[in-house]
Amino acid sequence: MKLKLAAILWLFLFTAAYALEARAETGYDAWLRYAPLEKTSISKYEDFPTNIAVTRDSVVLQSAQQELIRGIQGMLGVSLRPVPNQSGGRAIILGNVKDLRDRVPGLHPSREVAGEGFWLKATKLRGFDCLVVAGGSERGVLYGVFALLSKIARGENVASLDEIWQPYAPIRWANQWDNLDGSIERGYAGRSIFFENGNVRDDLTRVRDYARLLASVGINGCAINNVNANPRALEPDFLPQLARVADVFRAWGIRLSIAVDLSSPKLIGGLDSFDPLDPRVQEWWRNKVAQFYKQIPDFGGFVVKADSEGRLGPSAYNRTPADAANVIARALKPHGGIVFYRAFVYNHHLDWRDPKNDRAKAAYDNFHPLDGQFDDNVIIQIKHGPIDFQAREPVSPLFSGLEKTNEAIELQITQEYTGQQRHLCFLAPMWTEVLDFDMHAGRDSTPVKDLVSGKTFHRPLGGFVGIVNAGLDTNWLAHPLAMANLYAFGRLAWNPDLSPRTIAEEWTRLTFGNDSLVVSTIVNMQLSSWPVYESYTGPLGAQTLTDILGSHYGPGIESSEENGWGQWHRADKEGIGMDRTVATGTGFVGQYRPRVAQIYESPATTPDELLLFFHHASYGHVLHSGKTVIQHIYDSHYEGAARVDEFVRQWKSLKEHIDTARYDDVLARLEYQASHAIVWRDAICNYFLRESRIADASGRAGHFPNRIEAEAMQLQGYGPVEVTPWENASGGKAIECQQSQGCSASFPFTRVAGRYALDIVYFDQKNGESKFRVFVGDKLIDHWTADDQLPSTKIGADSSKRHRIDGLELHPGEQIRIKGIPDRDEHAALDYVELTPTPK
Ligand code: GCV
Repeated sequence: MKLKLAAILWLFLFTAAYALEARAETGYDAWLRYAPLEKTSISKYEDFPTNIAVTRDSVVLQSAQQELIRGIQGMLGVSLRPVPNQSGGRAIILGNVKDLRDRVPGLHPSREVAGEGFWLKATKLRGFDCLVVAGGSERGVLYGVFALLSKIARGENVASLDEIWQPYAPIRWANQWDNLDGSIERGYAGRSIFFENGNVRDDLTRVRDYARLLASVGINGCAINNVNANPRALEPDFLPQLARVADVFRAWGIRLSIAVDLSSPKLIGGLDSFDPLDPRVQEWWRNKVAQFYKQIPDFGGFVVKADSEGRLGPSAYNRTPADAANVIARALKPHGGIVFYRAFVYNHHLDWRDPKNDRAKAAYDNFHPLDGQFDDNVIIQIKHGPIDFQAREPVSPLFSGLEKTNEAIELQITQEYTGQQRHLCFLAPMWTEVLDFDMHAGRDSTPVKDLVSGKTFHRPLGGFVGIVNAGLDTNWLAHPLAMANLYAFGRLAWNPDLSPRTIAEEWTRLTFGNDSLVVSTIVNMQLSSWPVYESYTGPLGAQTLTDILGSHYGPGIESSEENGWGQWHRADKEGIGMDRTVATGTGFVGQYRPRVAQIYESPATTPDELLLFFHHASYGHVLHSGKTVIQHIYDSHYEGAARVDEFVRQWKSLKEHIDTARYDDVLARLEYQASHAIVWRDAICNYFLRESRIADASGRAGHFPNRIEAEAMQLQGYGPVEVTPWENASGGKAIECQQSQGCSASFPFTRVAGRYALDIVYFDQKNGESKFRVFVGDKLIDHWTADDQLPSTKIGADSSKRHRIDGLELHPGEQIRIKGIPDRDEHAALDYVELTPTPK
């Protein structure tokens, strides 16, 4: 009765709180907000337990208990009272299955709860309604607690719970590419939460909260430094610093690991060699590892990137990756540590003139012959595709190329080639496609998820590694909607059978609440965001057509060609795509098992979305869709850019339903994405229009009736400049101002009187903060500062930005003038303006 009264009072307070929008949402709590439940849900928990009991004391169980107290307080307003575990009353009881079985007779799960699995059971104990969270281990209990809290946050009924969950694979790891100086390679959300100025940070609060987030989705290990490893990470004075991180991780069941430079015995060890077969080198690793375990008894092990992108490796001594991995693995073995040896081994000085050369073949060529030679505590960490996290790639053939070797799939949460957390791109649909892909490596189906988790070939270890690169930005990943990727990674590593829709819905409810409009809108946006991103950046498996020599962000179509990096698409005047067939191409297709190879060997059976990965097709080639390749390129880019505009409209429908801070933040990002999608669209369409000399059947490519080029305006002080590559600016040109007092570009309005949206496309480099002012006649109508931190110090597609002035009343003869005032190395550059009539 008491609780019912409390619940009514709570309900009242919640309603009031909601009306005032009392919660300040920064995104810091991510999906662990524990916001007060909506009034439609709270009544389900009227009889919720008020006590909490834990079967034993340990740091992990303490985390579990505190999390439950915090979550229930936040969502239901009930303060759970810690009680000894035999004390009776309505309680939540936490413990591992064995302890609980001893203490609570008659409590038997319907099947085994092992390892990191858990059992959630609503039951009567000594006549009281209780909830039991039983784990196969302490980690299992912690995961069970997070699962229970997630159910409550999503308004699920827990009164008759009886669920057992087991993780799909033992390895569910995060990798960070943090440098010891505090920067992060391919990090898009601020500086490192781990390091600053060559040391581990003093304040590890963010590390603790990050570990909590990781644990909440079942991640159980984290390598914290860049795989392009600084050998200092192995120096004796650094070890106590790492031990501090391990202490913080431990409370959340996260094992610490670090990436190491294979040449460390020579670089910092005083030896003249790092040859893995040299006994002195073996001894060095043994001693190093022993020092680690003295200070970090649950240390996870090492990640190795060797013979890759300039990193030294065993090839320096004519040794194999197996030789290298095993020397470290043998040192780690007695302590229970693991080596993650990355399969990302390739020659980045390939001769592009040789049509038989193919970077895609490297991982399989290097590792397949070594199958069976790796020790049992070595895991080969394989990127999901044969190249490098492109917008679309086929699955790496190496997954079915190892039968007697542990493997893990490497997925990239940090959106290196998928919009860098400035574009919305929810990757779960891509990842499930990869994980469900049948590699035909046995008599029955052998999807990638079964190969990597060790199920297919009965391997002792295996699973999932996600490159996260969370940073010091308050909301961890910069774009509030990008956090869905971290959540999805954890959920898929735990259970790859979950659908992207289920995951997106869970995440949205936890992150934004259970308002049905919010949930359906965000879920739909998330689910279509990857195909939309792909449609304007990387057609038909040609890979992300980005600047691969620089930022990996905006378009850079030719940057991948005529160099040794091997991300070739081979576009020419006649067609585009790499011939990777066995019959006439590089032979890459032959690395797949025959039933898969058969699909990709012929354009007739290759799915459209991968056609250009496997075949060189003429622009006139007719796809399964019935379109020609060139028309598909035009259509998909125009449709993709229009779909991003649609995202903006969809998001705007949530204005009254989402807190202001997150609403405004996402809106600004989507509006930017809409403009950048046009930069992509125009670059790719104009480029292929010029190459193919085949017009767009819909007449769009190359025609911009609403556009006025900056270089065609009346210029005062501004001067025209060529942009390289030409397709990355409208008309291949822009204007720049070299006068510190500023320059002007003007044009007369010559259209019919009415309301217009005026889009001003300018360049916002990160090495200056130019100012812009817009006048109609003498009247100042808008102004802004170009102070974004886009990834470029030059004008071009990476720095292109749009400023929109909406609902502008214009009359023929009026003069529109843009004044730009440069700052430092940024010259207030302008590309073009566009005037679009807006409905009244
Ligand atoms: C950490 C790509 C990225 C590199 C990254 C590398 C890797 O090449 O661009 O930044 O290096 O992959 O995965 O090792």
